[in-house]
Amino acid sequence: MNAPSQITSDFSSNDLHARIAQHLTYTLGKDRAHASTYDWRMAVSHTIRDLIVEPWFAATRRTYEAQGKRVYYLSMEFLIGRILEDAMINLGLHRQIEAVLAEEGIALADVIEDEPDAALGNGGLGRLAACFMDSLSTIGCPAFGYGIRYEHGLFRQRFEGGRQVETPEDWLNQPHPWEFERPEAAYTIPFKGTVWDGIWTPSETVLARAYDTPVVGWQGQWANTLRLWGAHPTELFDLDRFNSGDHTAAAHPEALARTLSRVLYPEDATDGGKELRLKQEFFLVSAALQDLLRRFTTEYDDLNLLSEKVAIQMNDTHPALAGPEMIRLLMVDHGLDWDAAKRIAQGCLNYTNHTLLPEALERWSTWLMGRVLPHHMQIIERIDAEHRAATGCPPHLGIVWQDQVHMGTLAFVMASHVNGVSALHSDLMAKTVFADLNAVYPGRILNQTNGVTPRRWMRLANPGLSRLITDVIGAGWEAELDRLRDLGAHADDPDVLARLAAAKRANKVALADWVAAKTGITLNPDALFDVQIKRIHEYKRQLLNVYETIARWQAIRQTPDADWVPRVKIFGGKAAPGYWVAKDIIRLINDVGAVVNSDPLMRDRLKVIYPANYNVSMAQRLIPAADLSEQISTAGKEASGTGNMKFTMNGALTIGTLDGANVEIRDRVGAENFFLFGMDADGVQARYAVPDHARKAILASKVLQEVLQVISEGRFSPDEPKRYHGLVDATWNHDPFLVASDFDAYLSAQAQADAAFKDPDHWHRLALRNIAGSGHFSSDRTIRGYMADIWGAESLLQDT
Ligand code: 26Y
Repeated sequence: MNAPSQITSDFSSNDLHARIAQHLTYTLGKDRAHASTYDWRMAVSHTIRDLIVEPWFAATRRTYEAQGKRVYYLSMEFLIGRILEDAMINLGLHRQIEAVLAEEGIALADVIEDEPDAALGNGGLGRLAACFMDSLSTIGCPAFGYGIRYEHGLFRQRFEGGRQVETPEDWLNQPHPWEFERPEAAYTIPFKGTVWDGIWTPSETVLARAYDTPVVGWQGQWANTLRLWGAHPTELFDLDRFNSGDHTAAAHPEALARTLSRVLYPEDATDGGKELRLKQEFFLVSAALQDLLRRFTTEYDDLNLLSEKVAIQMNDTHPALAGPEMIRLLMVDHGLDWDAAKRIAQGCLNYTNHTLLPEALERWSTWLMGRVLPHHMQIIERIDAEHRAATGCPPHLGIVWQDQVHMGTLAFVMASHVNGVSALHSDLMAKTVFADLNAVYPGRILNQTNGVTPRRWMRLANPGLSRLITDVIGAGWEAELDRLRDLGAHADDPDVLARLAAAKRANKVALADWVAAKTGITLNPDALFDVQIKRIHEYKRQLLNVYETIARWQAIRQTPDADWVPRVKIFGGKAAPGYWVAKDIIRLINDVGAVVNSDPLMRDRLKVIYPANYNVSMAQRLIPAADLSEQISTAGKEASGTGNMKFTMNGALTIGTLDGANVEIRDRVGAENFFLFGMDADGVQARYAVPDHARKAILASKVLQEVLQVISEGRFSPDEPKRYHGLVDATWNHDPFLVASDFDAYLSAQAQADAAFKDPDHWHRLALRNIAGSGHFSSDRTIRGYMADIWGAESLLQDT
C-alpha cells in the first residue's frame, strides 16, 4: 500500500527557485525583467499546486485501495478566501518561498495580496464549508466538496454617502491557477418538459462540467477535491440561425446555460430570481449525484452497498433535492424499484440545519417545482404520502402543505441524521421548529457544534501569537488544538503575558497602518479595539452596538476629561441587496462614524471605523487585532456563530449573549473571562409576551431615550433629519429583536469591559485563558464528530 507522501520543507530553496522560474518562463511566458506581481503570483501558485498533486494522487490511490467510505459535502456555498498563503503554510514552505522571492526583489506579502478572494459564499454557512474542507484533508477523511463554480461570487460593497452600493465581483477575470478543468467529467442536467407514465421528457438541458481544486491538509499529508460545477450549453450554437444572419439569437443556448453558474445568490434575495435559484440547486445536486454514482459503479456492482460506502451531507436545505434526485437516478438510470431506491437514498443522506428563523427556511411553490422539475414534484408527492401514512402526522407536518414544498421537512424526512450546529441550537431545533418531526422520527436530531480551522485562523492570520504558542507548549498544536489547554498553566507567568501583549499590540499597529492607508484615519493602538464583523442582520443587533456607540459619544461629550478608556469601534459586513432595514443600519453606522470621528472632543477617546467590502481576507486582518469580540445576537436566533470562535482563539474577550456557540465558549473559557449580558433564549420568549416591551424598556432607560432622541433630531443626518425616523420608530414600537430590552444590560457589560481593560495585566490574563479554552473549537473536532456519529467514515492517514 502506498503511504501518502508528506511534503516537508526538505525542498532545497534552489529547487523551489528553479520551479518558480520555470513556471514564469514556460507557463506565463514572461521574462523576469518584465514580470509583474501577477506573473510572480501565478508562477508561485503553479509551483505550489504542483507540490499538492502528489499527495492528492496518493490520497486517491489510498482511498481506492482501502475501499474506504467517501464523504460528499454538498453545499451551495464555499467561502474560501485566498488559497496561496494557506497552501504554503500547510506545506511548510512559506518561509522558503519568501526567501526565494526576496532574492528576486519581490515581497511575498505583495504576491499574496494580489490574489482575489474566492468568495463563493455569503457568510457563516459558506465559510464553515471551507473550514470543513481543510479539516477533512488534515484528518485524512476521503471526501469531495461539491459546489457551483460561480463566475461572480458575493458582490463587492462600496459606500457612497454612507450607503451600501453593490458591484459585481469578478474573481475569474484572471485565470484561476488552482483548478483543473475536467472536460471529461460532464453530465447532462434536465429541466422542465413533461412526465408521462413515469417517463420524463425534459424540454431544456444544460451540461455540468467539473472543475477540480485540490485542498491540501496540514503538512501536506492528504489532499481531497473541491469539485465545482460550471454550466455549459448542451448544444453550443444554433448554426442554422447563425447562417440565416440572426447572430445574436444563435448564441442564446450558450447564454441561457451560462446564467446558471453566473452568480451566487445573496442571502434573502427577492422573489425575482426564484426560478434561477431553484435551477441552481438542482444543477448542483444532479451533477454531484450523477458523479458519485458513476464513481461508485466503477468500483462496486451492488448498489445495496451504497450507504456503506457513501455518506452525503446536505449543507442546509439548499441541496435538499438530493432526496428525490437520488431516488430518480437509482430508478431510471440503475433500474432499482421505488422501495430500494428510497431506502438506499435515505441511508446515504444527512442534513445540517443552520437556522431556525422562519424566513430562512426554504419553501418552493408546487407550481414552480412542478414546472421546473415535473418528475421531482411527483417523487416528492410520493415521499410525502408515505411519510404521512407511516407517521400519521397532522396535515401541516407534510412536505407539501398549502401549495408549497417545505424543503426542511423534505430534508428531514429523507435524512438518516439531522444535526444542529451548537448545543443550544440543536436543543431548540428539537424543542421548537422540528419538535413534531422529532417526535415522529425520534433520535434523528443530534448536535455537532461548529468549529473553525486553526491553520487559517491562527497560524496564517496571527503568526506572532502562533510563535508564542509554539514556544510555550511546543510545536504541532495546529492539528491538536486541545493542547492549547496547556497555556492555562502560564496565566500568571509575567513573561508569557508580556509576550502575549506584545503580539496583540503588533497586530493592532499593523491594522492601524492599514486603516490609515485606506481611510486616512489614525488609530491609537493602545485603545480598546472593539470589533463586530458579520452579515448585517437585525437579529445580530449591530443596532445595539451603534446605539451604545452613540451613548458613549454623548457621555464623553458631557465629561470629556473623565478617565475614558480609549475605544475604537470597528464594524464590517454586507447587507443583502434587498434588505432595506439592514441597509439603513449600515448608513447609520457610517453617519455616526462621520460625526464621531470629526468631533474635536473625541480625539482618541472614540473612533468608529467601517471599512467597506468585508471578506475573508479582511477578517484575517481584523480578528488578530481585536481586543473585544461583539457576539450580541438576540438569544435563540444565532444558530452557532463561528466568528466568535476565531476571536476567542486569537485572544479577544467576548461581550455576548447566551446564544449559539457563545454558550459553549463561555463554558470552556470560564464565566469570569467573558462579558455576559442580556436575556437568555427563555427570557427572550417571555419578553415577547410582554405587551409594549420596547416602549417599557425605553421609558426605563434614560440613556436609550437620549440616544433615540439625537438620532430623531437628525444629529447624524443634518441634511435629511428624518432619515432614521423609520429605525427609531421601529425601536419604540416593534423592536422585533429586543434591542431596547437588552440595552441597559449591554451598557453595563461594556462598562465592565472598560474597567477590565484599565488593568493590562488582568486583561491579558483573561485573554490567555480565552485562548487556552478555545481548543474545542477546531473544525478538526467537529469533523471527527461527523465522522463518528453521522458518516461512519474513517481516517485513512497512516500513523507516521
Ligand atoms: C437564500 C437562502 C435560502 C439562504 C442562503 C444562505 C439562507 C441562509 C443562508 C445562510 C445561512 C448561514 O450562513 N447561517 C449561518 O451558518 C453558520 C454556520 O453554521 C452559523 O454559525 C450561523 O449562526 C448561521 O447564521
